[in-house]
Amino acid sequence: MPDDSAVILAAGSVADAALSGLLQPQKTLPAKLFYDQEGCRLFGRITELPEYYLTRTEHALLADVAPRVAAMVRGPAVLVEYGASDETKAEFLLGTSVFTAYVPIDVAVPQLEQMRARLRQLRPDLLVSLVPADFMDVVALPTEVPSLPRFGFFPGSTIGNLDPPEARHFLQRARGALGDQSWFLVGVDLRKDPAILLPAYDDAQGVTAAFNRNLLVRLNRETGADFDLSGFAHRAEWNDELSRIEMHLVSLRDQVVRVAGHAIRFARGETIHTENSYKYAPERFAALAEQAGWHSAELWTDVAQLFSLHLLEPRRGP
Ligand code: AVJ
Repeated sequence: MPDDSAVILAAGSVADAALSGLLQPQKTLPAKLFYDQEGCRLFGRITELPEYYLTRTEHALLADVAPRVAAMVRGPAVLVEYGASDETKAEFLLGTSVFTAYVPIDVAVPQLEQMRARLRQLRPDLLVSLVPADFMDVVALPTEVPSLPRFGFFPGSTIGNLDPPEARHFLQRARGALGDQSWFLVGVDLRKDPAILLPAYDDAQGVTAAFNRNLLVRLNRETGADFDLSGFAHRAEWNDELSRIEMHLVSLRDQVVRVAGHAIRFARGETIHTENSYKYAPERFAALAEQAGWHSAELWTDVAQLFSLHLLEPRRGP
């Protein structure tokens, strides 16, 4: 793997990605731009907020479910994690010892290397094979991965960032990469009362607002854009028809911003759509998985019905 693979997104590609979104009639910015160093730090703080129930609920579920998963898998098997910036969640599964190899997939190469170093201390017997790639792009696993059954893992409701056709496409790809002898454990946030959802994306301390606005800080720094931070506010909305939380940055006045040589005009009240976070009723997600070649074999939720873990198996027959 070349040393310069540590570059997550080249400066040019940040500017290109930003510009193509900002030139649309509904201005958008891609959600993956959130995760620069400060964005990762702010997201870490989000996961600890009282309003952000997702991470702690999923952890409790994983602690519960890991021994049951291990009993089903029996092992030896390979744990393949999609979008793995740390091993906190994988550790619930790795603790069961049915997994003899771990394949974390992520664009953040320094984080992958740190994970490998920590795991070498903790589980010296574990074969760790890093895949420095966008999880959306992975069509096959490296040949060095042992030919054992594959257990895919996609926690965090990251799948909620994709719109349903993209999510279906991703699940289809993963089905191909993981093969016929596989499982796929997917963390999916549940559709629920907006009175619970909205504060999770608009917390009292303003951490989510800072996370959203950090996109503009990043564009100013990395592309020389001139966003005036006082001119944009964070907004979270529940879109009931599409069953998703939307995050926007609202322009507080008529203004013009320069981005990569273009003058981008904002009317007062106009927004940049920065993220979707889809929420799925269990049967909705199961139907999507079916269309992608999987069958939802087990479903685990917490008692408050906040979060779900779907265990998928390859769909057999027609
Ligand atoms: C990391 C995509 C799961 O959608 O809940 C948190 C990102 N955005 N607060 C989510 C996020 C605002 C998060 N995911």
